[in-house]
Amino acid sequence: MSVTATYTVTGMTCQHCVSSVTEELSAVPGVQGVSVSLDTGAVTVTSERELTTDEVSAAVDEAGYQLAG
Ligand code: 9UX
Repeated sequence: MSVTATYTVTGMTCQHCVSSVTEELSAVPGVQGVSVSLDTGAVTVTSERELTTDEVSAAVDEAGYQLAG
């Protein structure tokens, strides 16, 4: 089973930002894939279990950005 969820991340302005967010989210246990749009801030995460908003938020914070909403 895999779960796909999309979030919005604010503050990313360059491709390095995208890499940082991708790396931090990829390190969350169970995450299988991360796709980030620099244009829209949309971040799609595929994982083998349902992630909590808190852990997604923590990973995004760790990268230096914020989850919108
Ligand atoms: Mo450079 Mo992207 O500071 O924040 S990594 S613009």
